Amino acid sequence: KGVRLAIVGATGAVGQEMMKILEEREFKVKELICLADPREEGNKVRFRDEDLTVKAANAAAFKQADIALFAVNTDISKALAPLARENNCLVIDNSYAFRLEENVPLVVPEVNPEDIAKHQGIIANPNCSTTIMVVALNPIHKAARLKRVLVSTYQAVSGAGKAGIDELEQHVRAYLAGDDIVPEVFQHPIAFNLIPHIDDFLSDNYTREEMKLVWETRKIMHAPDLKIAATAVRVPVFRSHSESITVETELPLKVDEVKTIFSQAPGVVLQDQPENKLYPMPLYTSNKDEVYVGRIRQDLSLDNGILFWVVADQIRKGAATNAIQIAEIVVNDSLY
Ligand code: 2RA
Repeated sequence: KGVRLAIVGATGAVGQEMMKILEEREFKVKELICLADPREEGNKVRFRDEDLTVKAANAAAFKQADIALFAVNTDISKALAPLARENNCLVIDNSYAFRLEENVPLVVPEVNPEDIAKHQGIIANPNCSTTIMVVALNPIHKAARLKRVLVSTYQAVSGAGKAGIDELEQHVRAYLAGDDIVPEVFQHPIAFNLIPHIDDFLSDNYTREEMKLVWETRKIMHAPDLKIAATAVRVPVFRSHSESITVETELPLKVDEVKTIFSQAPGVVLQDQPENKLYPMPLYTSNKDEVYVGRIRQDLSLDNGILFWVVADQIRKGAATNAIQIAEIVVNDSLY
């Protein structure tokens, strides 16, 4: 009993986290097929107290799998996902490659699980900062209909994978030792710095990371006219992304009503007791699957405006856990 599950990118930060979460959630895996770049063929990865050998991702490997979780960059997904689909292997892809395609559902299980059944062989996992934001936006939208969203993100270096995590540590050590800092993963030194530049700049001086928050949120929430503007910033934090969000709603909401909404919302943990210095912080939300919300206030600059602060683990809910939650629905509803 169980599925033959492939992980493409099994040796990367998200791929490794996927294996850990599959074990934690006791996902019914009949066989785990660990795929990676051919250069990594033969390497070992650990799963359920067993050493598995990494294989090259190719047609033969996909023929052996029912579902493939892709945790690789957009170019590799573009090249390999169609190959998997041709070999009757359902793809759940964490990259940007197919997210905005018409026939590809873009899914956050707490928000639009019903879209999963519409898949035609590929299901896309949203960008981490989008997933974190929509888990918090959706219950507010249902209660008072969102008119406008402003978001500033404070994104951990783990968004750039293991290389990003290593670079933060290297830069901090170099800074403290008074050595030169030569950035490779990030555009500038990340130690004790903030870099308002994630992914490429587009024509209107927004970055692709900022526009993903706009495009993907509209698709997931089926709200094509929702007004959204974003600023995405890389910060010297290892794991969780934080987001400062301001919403304008059609209907008025009091702070207490918003607290009640969040306390009852799927996938959300309310942490909002400023008097006790209780609010979400990345140091404490890492290695968890929930989206933490606090600092809820009336927007003093707007009628019907609410501000709040959101923090969640970028590697888990932002990527690995969300993909596995989608896989759980696919298996439970026999959608593969
Ligand atoms: C980042 N959201 O944080 C992007 C990709 N994970 O770098």
